[in-house]
Parts: sequence; C-alpha cells; structure tokens
Amino acid sequence: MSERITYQQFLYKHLRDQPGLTTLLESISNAAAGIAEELSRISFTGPADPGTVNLHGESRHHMDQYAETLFLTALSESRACFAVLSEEQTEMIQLTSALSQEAAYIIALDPLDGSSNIDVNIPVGSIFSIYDRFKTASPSHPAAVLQDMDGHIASGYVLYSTTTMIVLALPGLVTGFTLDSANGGFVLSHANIRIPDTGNIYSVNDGNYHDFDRGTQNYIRFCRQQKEFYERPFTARYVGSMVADIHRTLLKGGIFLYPATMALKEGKLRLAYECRPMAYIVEQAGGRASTGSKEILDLPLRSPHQRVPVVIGSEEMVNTAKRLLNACLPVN
Ligand code: P6P
Repeated sequence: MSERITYQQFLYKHLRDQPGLTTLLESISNAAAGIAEELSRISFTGPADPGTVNLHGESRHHMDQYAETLFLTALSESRACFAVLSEEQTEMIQLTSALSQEAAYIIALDPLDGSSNIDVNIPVGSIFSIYDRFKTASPSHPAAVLQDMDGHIASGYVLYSTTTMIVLALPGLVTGFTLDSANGGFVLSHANIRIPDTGNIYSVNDGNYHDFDRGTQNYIRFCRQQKEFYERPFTARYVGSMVADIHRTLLKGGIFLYPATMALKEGKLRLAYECRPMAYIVEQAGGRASTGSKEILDLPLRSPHQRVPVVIGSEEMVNTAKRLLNACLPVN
C-alpha cells in the first residue's frame, strides 16, 4: 500500500503559495462529503417531488437545493470566494464585497448534475471551475471574469458513486481523491491521471440519432460499424450522468458526445459549469474537447447558462469524430 496522502496534504504541497485557493478547495471537499452523506440516506429522505422543475425547465430534486446550499455555505465561510455562477440560479451570486482582497475567486458550479438519476441509484456529480478574478482586467465584474479562460486556474468534479471521488485538474496535473468514510476526508487514490490516446468506447444518447445532423449520424454509424468491419470493435456506454460518463472516459479512454439536436440546437450541456470544466480536466489529462468544430476552451461565455455541443475524450477519437462530423457525406 503506497503512502497515504490526504487531499489537504496534496493541496499544501502543490498550492503552498496560494493559501486562499487551498481554503477554497477544502471548502469544496467539505460540501462534497456532506452531499455524499445525504445521498447515502436518500432512500430514507424520499424521492423527488414530481413536477418540480428548475429555471431551465428540467426536473428538480430536493437534493439539488440541498447540494447548492451546502456549497454556497462552505464557499461563503471560506471567505475566499467572491461570486458563484450556479446552475440553480438565474444570475450570479456575489458572496462578498468587491473590495475584499481575500475573496479572490469566482466559481462556476453545477451543484448536483444528473439529479434525475438519484432515485434509481445511478451515479451523480458536482462540477466546478475556479477563476482568479485578480488575474483578469475586470476583477470586480464576475461576468467579465468568466467571459474567457484568462482567469481560470483550476477545475474539478465530484463523483458520487460506488465511492465518492474528487478529480481535481491543476495546470498539467489531474489527480483523483477518494472519500475515506471510515477515517473521514479524501485521500489521494489516482495520481497524475492521463487519458489514453485512443479507446473503443463511445458514449452518446442514441435515442437522439434521428434528431442529429448528418455529420453526427455518420460518426455514430462509424462507431457502430467498428464492430463489423474493423479489428477493434467499439462498445457503447451511456450512463446519462455527465460526470459518470466523463470519469469512465478519462480513466479508460473513449469519447463522449452531446451534439446539437433538432430540439436543442446548441446542445444540452452548459458551457460555464459543465463543458468548460470537463474540457479543462480532460485536456490537462492529455485529451481533447471540441464542439465538433471549435475548441471548447476557446469559446467566449456570452450568457451565464449558454449551451454548447460537446465532443470530448481521447485525442485520436475526437480527431476522427471531428473529421466525420464536418464531412457532409450522405447518410445512406
Ligand atoms: P439526456 C443530466 O440530466 C445531464 O445534464 C448530464 O449529466 C447528462 O450527460 C445529460 O444531461 C443526459 O441528457 O438528454 O441524454 O438524458
């Protein structure tokens, strides 16, 4: 058994000159542990209230509110967070005065992604990106700070599944930590995560096939045909929970796609707190993230809940997908 390194020890080692960021990341882990605890009791606290929807018109679970409250409380108590863009809130929430030099950071946060899966015991996640407002030209204006990636310093997700994990991406280093419920706290379990350059798992909601454009249909048919005509058969895996699908892709290689559909012409997933964080994590691990034509991390954020199509995963597979997605071959 290798030496046990705690999440705190990792932060003190890699961020010793950024105590505020360390405090912020510790607050995120505390909220994550609290959410994991409440999720473990979900069978006793009851299912979602049917018919409850969030500001996006998507089904809402009482755990969505619970998760957001834990994160906002922890971030506020950290005193390191200036503002939060939360999936659950129409506008950004400012937690402190713009004059606070201590509150250097702005967070884009999906407090609990995939909550419609909770009541059938399928993994869910939290997703976050962290920006240092003082690295930008407009530190007092949260929307301006998030407009591009200039102030971005870290992204991560929490996966609530067989185990609860935090995957944290710092520049050039992606690391996984597993919650040790017996001793409390997160412990380093996946040092220096690197995504395989290629793979054979494709992850897309095949039910949308006839709603996809021809390029996307071509790529999906390419994936299906790998089984019949090529030496390396592909396999399909789709959890329907972005954090779970991306985590598998990150560790095993593969590709995840949420393309535009007839109903969602910009795709379903949000740039600020789903696609950007996941793109940063996957690219720092050696993978790629695109809309199919543009790099996710090059996209300006034009509105808080802007949606974008996403094609993300192993570099070789994303490159192949981009070629087919943009080749307007007829679907026969
Ligand atoms: P669909 C969950 O609702 C979510 O936001 C992501 O976690 C997931 O990848 C996607 O939507 C699934 O969407 O339309 O395939 O059910």
